[in-house]
Amino acid sequence: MKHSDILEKLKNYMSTIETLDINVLRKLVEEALENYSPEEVIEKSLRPAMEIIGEKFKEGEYFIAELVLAADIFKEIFNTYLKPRIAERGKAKTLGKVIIGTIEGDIHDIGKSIVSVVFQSSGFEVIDLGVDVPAWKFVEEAEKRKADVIAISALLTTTMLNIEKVIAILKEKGIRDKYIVIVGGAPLSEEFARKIGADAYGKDPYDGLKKLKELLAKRHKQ
Ligand code: B12
Repeated sequence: MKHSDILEKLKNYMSTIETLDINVLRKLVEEALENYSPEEVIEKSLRPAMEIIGEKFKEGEYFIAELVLAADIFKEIFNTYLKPRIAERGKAKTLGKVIIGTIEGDIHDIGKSIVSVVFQSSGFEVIDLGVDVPAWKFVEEAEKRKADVIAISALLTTTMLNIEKVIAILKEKGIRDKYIVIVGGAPLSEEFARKIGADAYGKDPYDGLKKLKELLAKRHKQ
């Protein structure tokens, strides 16, 4: 099998929840990791598989039960095979402190948790507030923990609008410039981030990391 075929095979296997056998999936993940980094396995196989599952849900082929099952399987694979590999690269130095969470009304936690692990392994101290986090909580925790960055995730077109509340509270308190606000999640875009006054949008954790490092470097120069 050509190396790249395994990523395609893994994506197709993961996205057909009704016939999925976890032991077969584990073998495919192990095989993929022989040739690809955990980041590639996530971005080129598992995340696209979740998108296909989401489409099947939208079309009425899958129900909430399948989404829950897919999320559980994703988390199991991430925690067993991918998280340890990403985390072991963790550096001792701290580039800054990040407060992260999924915005209020939204309980999607997989993307946010991957961002947490990637940021941590890249030298940031990360405080994960979990899911369904009220806007005021992001601000309160950032102040209390003396954070540098507020990172917010949203997966729903309805809940992404709540992100703006965090920025409004920061402005109201006169502390907007104390923090770099970075946002991400499937329905968001560069344009949306700009419109609500966030500092950056990350299409995935690595894009987010790159932008965060650039913004922090700019700050340190000032
Ligand atoms: C699994 C899933 C669920 C699970 C979540 C379980 C869990 N523990 O997380 C459950 C079953 C709970 C669920 C519930 C619902 N869901 Co849902 N769900 C999904 C699904 C299939 C996958 C999401 C996922 O985990 N993806 C994999 C991860 C790795 O990708 P990701 O989250 O996008 O994150 C990546 C990037 O976006 C980025 N990123 C994410 N956050 C951040 C933050 C920062 C700072 C940065 C830099 C980057 C970043 O990095 C990540 C890694 O690359 C999506 C489909 C999709 N296209 O995403 C639908 C989807 C998001 N859900 C949807 C819907 C409608 C719902 C429900 C409303 C269904 C219902 N009728 O009840 C509820 C809402 C519950 C709520 N209040 O939150 C819709 C949203 C439609 C919309 N336009 O708003 C989608 C798109 C499905 C669809 N096509 O219809 N869901």
